[in-house]
Amino acid sequence: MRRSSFLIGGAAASGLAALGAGSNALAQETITQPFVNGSRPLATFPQKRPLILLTSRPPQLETPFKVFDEGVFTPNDAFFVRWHLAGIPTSVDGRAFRVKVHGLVNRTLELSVDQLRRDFQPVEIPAVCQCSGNSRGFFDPRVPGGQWANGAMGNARWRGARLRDVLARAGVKAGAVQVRFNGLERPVLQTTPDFIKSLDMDVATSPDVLIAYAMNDGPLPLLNGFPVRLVVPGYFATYWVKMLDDVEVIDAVDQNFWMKTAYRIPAAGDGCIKPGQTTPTVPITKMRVRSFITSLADGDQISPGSRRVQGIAFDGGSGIARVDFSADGGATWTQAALGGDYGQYSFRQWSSPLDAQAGQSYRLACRATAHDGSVQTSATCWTPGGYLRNNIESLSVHTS
Ligand SMILES: Nc1nc2c(c(=O)[nH]1)N[C@H]1C(S)=C(S)[C@@H](COP(=O)(O)O)O[C@H]1N2
Ligand SMILES: [Mo]
Repeated sequence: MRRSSFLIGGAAASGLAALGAGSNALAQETITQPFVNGSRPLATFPQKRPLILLTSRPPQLETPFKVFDEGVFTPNDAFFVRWHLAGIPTSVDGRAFRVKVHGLVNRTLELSVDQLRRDFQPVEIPAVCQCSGNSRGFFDPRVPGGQWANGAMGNARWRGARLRDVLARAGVKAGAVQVRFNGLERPVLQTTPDFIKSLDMDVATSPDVLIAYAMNDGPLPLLNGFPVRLVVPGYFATYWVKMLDDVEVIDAVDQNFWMKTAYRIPAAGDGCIKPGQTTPTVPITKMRVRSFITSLADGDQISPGSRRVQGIAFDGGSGIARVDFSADGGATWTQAALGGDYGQYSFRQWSSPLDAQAGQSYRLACRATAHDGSVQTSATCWTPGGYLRNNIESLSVHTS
């Protein structure tokens, strides 16, 4: 490991003893995701309630979908977890931690978390963090990678300093092309490329990109990047580098593995291709409009009568304009009521009445339209990486 970390007492440190030599995460229960090989244990990791275990080294933990019905924000202890490399510090000293800002700048900075809090205007942005591979398990034909159902996403209020304010303090020199981000963790094998991501200068300096030190008013859980992470609202989570300790301004388009080879989508059209087709690719960027029912699950038995069906919707940052709801598999639609507006990057809750008669089955579906005009359709998107799923989702419920 490049630098040592020390466990100190108090709120400034976050420890994760269980990630050391073999996790002591307890498998308590098993759930079955709705695809082949979908059986998963629930496991309890430090600072987390039981989550759906994909892999333990590195940790990949999915949020049980019913959590999204608890409220518009995803609690920190239920927020999904995804790491690429197993060499994650098991504790980080938040007081000794520094973010280095260097490269094509006039002044190299070494900022403590206290300096990030004190010396820069604090900004809070509610935003969805969604893994590029969220819902990958539903791809047909299947593709390699973490076999997530729909719970590799979460919505939180992120508070931090604007990256552009930090870059302005360092003074970006002429010739800057991208900003490159690295976190504390390291690969276990020397041949594995370190996890590094880069953003074009115009994206990196947009006002909503943060170096976040708080999540839903609390410290970030260690597994979600304590003490600071990059937050890139509207963009897929691959750019939201956790335990961010290195920010480098570079003079060319980054050629590292995680930019040049991984996390890319077909360049042509909408990025979706036929299985087996090969095309030139570009880095994945913004999320696509999606919506889900959260108050009911596929196969639920419900009692006859009236109720409101509730769900969530989000997109890549234009905001949700409307959600339509169908109780007949998409034959007819009615406009749903939208819940509180927490900004264009947040989950938007919606609800719609369902009058269920006895002895019936209902195919429920929701369809979101974003302010940029994009709307979900029934067409499924296939990509070799298992990215970009955003078709209309549906589920069946039955009355007794
Ligand atoms: N340092 C670091 N940051 C990272 C990653 C990583 O492997 N290392 N993975 C990225 C990816 S692909 C995802 S989906 C999100 C997951 O964020 P979470 O674990 O807080 O849910 O972190 C991103 N940031
Ligand atoms: Mo991801």
